[in-house]
Amino acid sequence: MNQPRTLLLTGAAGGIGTFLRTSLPGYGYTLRLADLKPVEGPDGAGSLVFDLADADAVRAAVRGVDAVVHLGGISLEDRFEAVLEANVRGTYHLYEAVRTEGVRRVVFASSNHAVGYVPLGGEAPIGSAIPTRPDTYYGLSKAFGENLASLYADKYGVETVSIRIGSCFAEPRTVRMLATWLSPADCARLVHAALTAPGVGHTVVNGISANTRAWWDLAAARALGYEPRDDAEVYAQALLAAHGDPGPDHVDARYVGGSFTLTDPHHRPSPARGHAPQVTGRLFTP
Ligand code: NAI
Ligand code: 15L
Repeated sequence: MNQPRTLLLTGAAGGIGTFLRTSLPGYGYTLRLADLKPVEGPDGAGSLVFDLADADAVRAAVRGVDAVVHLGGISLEDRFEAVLEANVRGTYHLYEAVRTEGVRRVVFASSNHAVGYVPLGGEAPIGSAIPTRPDTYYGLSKAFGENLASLYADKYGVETVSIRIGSCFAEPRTVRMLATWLSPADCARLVHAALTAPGVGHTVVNGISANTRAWWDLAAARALGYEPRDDAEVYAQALLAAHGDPGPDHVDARYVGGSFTLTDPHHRPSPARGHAPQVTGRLFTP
């Protein structure tokens, strides 16, 4: 595919949105930024502020762009109704907008939590051609988004790369993230590959850096042209000194989704199933 020139970036005020709106212009893209809240900073002037629940606003936002990088939505576990509105209905509005406006390519921010109950500890690295096995309503919404992308590729020719992102932060924050980290620079490399690879139809890829401790296979992402350059291992000594080695019985060593498998939005965090999670960030939307 010819490189798209103009991109709509939903979720532009969020963590990954902030990384990408800094890095993607360096790849030659012109960005249209959108979020539920105003985008801070000098590049935020002129950004679009709307709720993905507003189908007309979503359609106006995609009009005239070449491709969409869809990051917007709830990024942690939440009540079913909240996830339904932002992630299920919101992503449906996005796909209806790209269909009706003739946009050809979407990069969808899926998550490791779409496959969060897949057990770890097998001999072979885990590829991206596995059935979804969500660990939360949040992960379920990502599985829905992947299936929606599949439907729109087959029925309408809207192409999507769904990236099952591991943990994309400036630095890995936990021992688990020594396996799941996607550095901001590698995130930009992967999104660029996903925007420019020819004939993707609907392709699901795992999204991590070249981590020494990875249990995810990157073959599908590499087939798009992604060449990761970072490795979380440079943070290993400091993280292990700070947190200790959680060991093989810890939930982070048992399931792809780690401690998300222990959350219960009906009762809030619920470590009652055997192992106290190593939680250093929020698991719930406040
Ligand atoms: P974030 O929570 O920092 O950013 C999400 C953005 O979406 C926020 O700025 C928020 O205001 C916006 N948003 C929420 N509901 C909205 C709505 N109804 N309408 C319009 N905008 C709305 O999340 P982050 O970390 O930047 O993640 C971006 C995307 O990548 C999310 O879809 C998340 O699920 C996905 N992801 C992130 C991972 C990570 O490690 N950061 C890992 C796996 C997936
Ligand atoms: C996600 O899907 C979340 O959006 C992010 O905040 C992290 O929790 C990440 O997964 C992870 O599993 O580390």
